[in-house]
Amino acid sequence: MNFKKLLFLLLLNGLLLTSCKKEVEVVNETQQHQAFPFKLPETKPNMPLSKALERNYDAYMGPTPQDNELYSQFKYTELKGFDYNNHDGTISRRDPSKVIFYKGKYYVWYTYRNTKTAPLGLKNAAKATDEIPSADWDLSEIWYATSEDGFTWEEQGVAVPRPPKPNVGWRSVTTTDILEWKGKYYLYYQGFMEVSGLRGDDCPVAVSYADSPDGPWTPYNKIVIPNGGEGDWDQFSIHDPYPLVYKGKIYLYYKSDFNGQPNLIRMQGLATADNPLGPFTKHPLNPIMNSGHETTMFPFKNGIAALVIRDGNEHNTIQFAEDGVNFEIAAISNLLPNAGGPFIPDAFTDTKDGRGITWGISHFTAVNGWTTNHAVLARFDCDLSQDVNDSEMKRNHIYYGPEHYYKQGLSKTQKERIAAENKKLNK
Ligand code: AAL
Repeated sequence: MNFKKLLFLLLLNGLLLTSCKKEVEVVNETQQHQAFPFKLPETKPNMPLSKALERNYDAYMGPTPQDNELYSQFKYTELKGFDYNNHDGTISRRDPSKVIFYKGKYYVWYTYRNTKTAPLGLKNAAKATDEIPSADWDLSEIWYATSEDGFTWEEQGVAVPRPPKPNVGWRSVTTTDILEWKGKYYLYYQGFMEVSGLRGDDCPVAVSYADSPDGPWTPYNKIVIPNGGEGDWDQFSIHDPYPLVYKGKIYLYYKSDFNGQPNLIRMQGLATADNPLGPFTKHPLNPIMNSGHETTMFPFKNGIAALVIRDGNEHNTIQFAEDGVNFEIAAISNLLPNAGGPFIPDAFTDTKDGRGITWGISHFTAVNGWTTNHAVLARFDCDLSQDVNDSEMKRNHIYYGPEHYYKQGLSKTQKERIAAENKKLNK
């Protein structure tokens, strides 16, 4: 056998050995690589995981929505007991407070507008008068209602009227929320001192107090949560004041609109105090939520949970902060309540183990379109409670028929863009 042939055979042999070795390695590797199990592990398995599976165990309170205590669907019920003048836009009820239970009845407070016309719209703020509103919440008062079952309500009338000029809120008092602290009651609300929409939806927060949820309410007549300094994110608006008692203090969450038009941004801030009339200290990490609008918070386990809707990268999420400040996404859902005011039995007990929520009052805005713009209150139900296991609320999917999707149709501009793209292709 000549040298060349011998060399060829040796090389071939080497190649075969290497590929067999590789195959053996692959087989070993495959044998070593344990496939993810068919039965979903209840706790994070000790094996190499993708980022998504790491997150599935680290970011959520359960590996599926069904065992995630901070996941829920939301169901809605029309309320009985409120008249809206045949929905002609002259009466509006919106931005409800949290619900409290007192001497056998539920109580809720809300923005109440009753004007001779429907609102002109923020863009027409300059045409608003002392009788004609710019926004749906312009020229409003704080009213309240009571109920024995949370479905049928009896309107009780005004709690906080608009004070005389130049007191805070003389133009409109809106978007209130309730605090019970050491046996007294406090209503925080947006105090407008100009027509909403002239520059923007600009206002600070004021407060009134009473010995009973039925009042009489005494206005503090001072700004209790001031706007931020010039150039600060919350320099123009302090919206949606939302007090809870947490870690022995008053934790008042709020929203601000910033960045200006055309892309107004909304995020959430936090101010804390040892006294309901202040001084309130804004958290140094504000804004403490990167999304949300009319955001709903509630004590949950050792932290604070939030229903984050409408604005921001993380809208339509349910979030949780075990320190009440650093919020992270805990679940994703849809049809979350707008401006939800939940019934939270432990909202003011400084609980260390928040039990969660199962219902509350929310609103629907621009009912019947913008020419008769007004809002209505509604009831929402959910299972975000450690004490309830309502499997119907833990379903993943809500079926929407085709007509629901077709209602979200293309605009004229979008159709023109598509037609132009088609034309370009056919050249
Ligand atoms: C609501 C809330 C505040 C705003 C306006 C009325 O959604 O964010 O209250 O000022 O809209």
